[in-house]
Amino acid sequence: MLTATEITRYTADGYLPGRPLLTAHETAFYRAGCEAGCGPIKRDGTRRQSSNRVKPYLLFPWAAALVRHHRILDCVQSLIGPDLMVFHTTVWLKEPYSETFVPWHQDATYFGLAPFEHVTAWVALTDSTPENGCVQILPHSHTTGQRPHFDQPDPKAMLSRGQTLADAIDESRAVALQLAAGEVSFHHTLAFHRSGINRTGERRIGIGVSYIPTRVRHVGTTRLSATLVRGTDTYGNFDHEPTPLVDEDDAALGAHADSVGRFWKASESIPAMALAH
Ligand SMILES: O=C(O)CCC(=O)C(=O)O
Repeated sequence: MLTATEITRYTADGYLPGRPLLTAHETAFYRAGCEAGCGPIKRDGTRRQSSNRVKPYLLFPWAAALVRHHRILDCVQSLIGPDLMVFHTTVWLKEPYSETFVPWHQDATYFGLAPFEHVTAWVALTDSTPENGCVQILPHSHTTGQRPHFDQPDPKAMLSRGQTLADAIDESRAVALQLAAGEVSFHHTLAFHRSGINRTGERRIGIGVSYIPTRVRHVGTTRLSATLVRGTDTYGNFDHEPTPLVDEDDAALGAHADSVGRFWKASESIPAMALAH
């Protein structure tokens, strides 16, 4: 569990820097599963398509185990309570010398969730450094509420339409979340963050897992699904998702298509949510 000082720091700053939560053996296991299973993102025009880099915990037992990792859940529980669901997950994989980047954004823009309690656990499966495009975060930015974004389409942007915060950002205040493989950082759903290009000859791989307390609800009309990973759900705000038993078998593919399809549908009724994650 996190200490009272760490919780106070998260509340004040909107993030917690990396801490070692996975063993070397676990990190190697998850990385091997990820590299074997998660193929390239497919695009249809400007839209990111359902791919196994989105919600991989519905497709692969290794990813289902990762989002339930007890040390990650202990930290998340310290921040948002004991009844926890996984709402979303994205594999952020930058190839060697890849010029892909993530513009400044707030995760809340795309999820249509209320209240703003969602926490992203960013799990480093490789070292993540300023040289290979680690996440950068703007401390205290989560206190400004939901801010406007605009589209800046760019094939190198890892958000599908290049969604970018409209606010002027004092980049000199940004903090690089430098993580060793196996470390996990946490950021608030309203925290401004971005990441740069990979200037190294090695892959940079991180997995962003979006946790919500069961009391959080989706504000749109589409009934969405999520996975209960700790505690109980007395709210029923989401349909519960199944756990995959075998990599990408028919049951897993069906559950994944159903969940991601609902997410895409919801994003059409909330324009600001459109297909970024
Ligand atoms: O991994 C990255 O480069 C970006 C991560 C991100 O935007 C997120 O986890 O919300």
